[in-house]
Amino acid sequence: MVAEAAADTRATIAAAKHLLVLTGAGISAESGVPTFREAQTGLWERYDPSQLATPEAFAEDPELVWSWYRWRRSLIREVEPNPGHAALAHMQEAAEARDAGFTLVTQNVDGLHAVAGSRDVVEFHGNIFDERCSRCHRPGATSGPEVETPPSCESCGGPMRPGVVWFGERIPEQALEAATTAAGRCDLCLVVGTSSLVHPAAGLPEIALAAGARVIEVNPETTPLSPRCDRVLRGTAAQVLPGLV
Ligand code: BV8
Ligand code: ZN
Repeated sequence: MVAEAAADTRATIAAAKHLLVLTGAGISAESGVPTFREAQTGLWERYDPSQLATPEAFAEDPELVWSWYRWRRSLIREVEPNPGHAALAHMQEAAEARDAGFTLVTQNVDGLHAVAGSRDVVEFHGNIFDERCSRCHRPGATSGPEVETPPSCESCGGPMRPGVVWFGERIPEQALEAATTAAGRCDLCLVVGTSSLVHPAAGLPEIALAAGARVIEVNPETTPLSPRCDRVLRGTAAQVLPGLV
């Protein structure tokens, strides 16, 4: 990635009045969390995440889906945020120090942005460490020992489920509202580490474009969003983002 592109982008970010940052699994890749596009490792190799991350899969085989999330939680507990996460936390501080607006929307459920110091993160697809009853929706204790089968709800005895948004499920109202408002208001939208395939998250940069914002993509590969961007920084989050703050 050429140095002047970083310098230009740094200046563009420093001049933004309202910054929207949208992240996907790619920003956690350098922390060691496999992205959705990479083959699942080991036991999970034969499963396609979009088949497991569904209410149907949970209804059909709660133990299988529960243990997939248990496996992912155990992976995530072992990793640390990477310089890409840290750079976005600094970017938020710098924006707020100059009274600019800053909203971070993540599709990731790993909670790593908050661990890196980002505040008021909009978790568009929920958080893997949250859980709620699949029947009465009562939130559960997120600590709980990691057990093989879904624990039973203390109120109604129904099976607990991970507090994430599955395919075919709607985005939590508050997250959807915060993200779409930020997209409509921003003058700069930074899109990091997402294949831009899953909706409605992938629609957020389109809302920003329609509102006249500039869109910058950070991704080692081309995505369907790339041709719509003002600038594309072809590199990884941990390589590129620290040079932008
Ligand atoms: C909804 C939480 C409707 C769970 C996730 C047909 C059938 C069924 C549904 C649909 C359909 N067609 C469209 C839909 C809608 C569907 C959808 O968009 N499907 C896609 C596949 C076509 N969307 C939904 O179902 C959504 N809900 O539409 O509800 C509705 C409306 C009203 C009322 C009722 C219902 C809900 C979608 C949310 C699903 N949940 N996650 C969990 O995590 O287990 S999605 C999950 O996959 C992630 O959260 C993320 O959003 C997505 C993966 O995408 P990415 O994050 O981009 O990751 P990916 O691996 O794809 O790409 C990584 C990128 O990083 C790559 O570009 C790579 O180049 C880059 N990269 C790699 N390394 C690095 C890097 N970048 C930087 N640095 C690096 N080092
Ligand atoms: Zn219940």
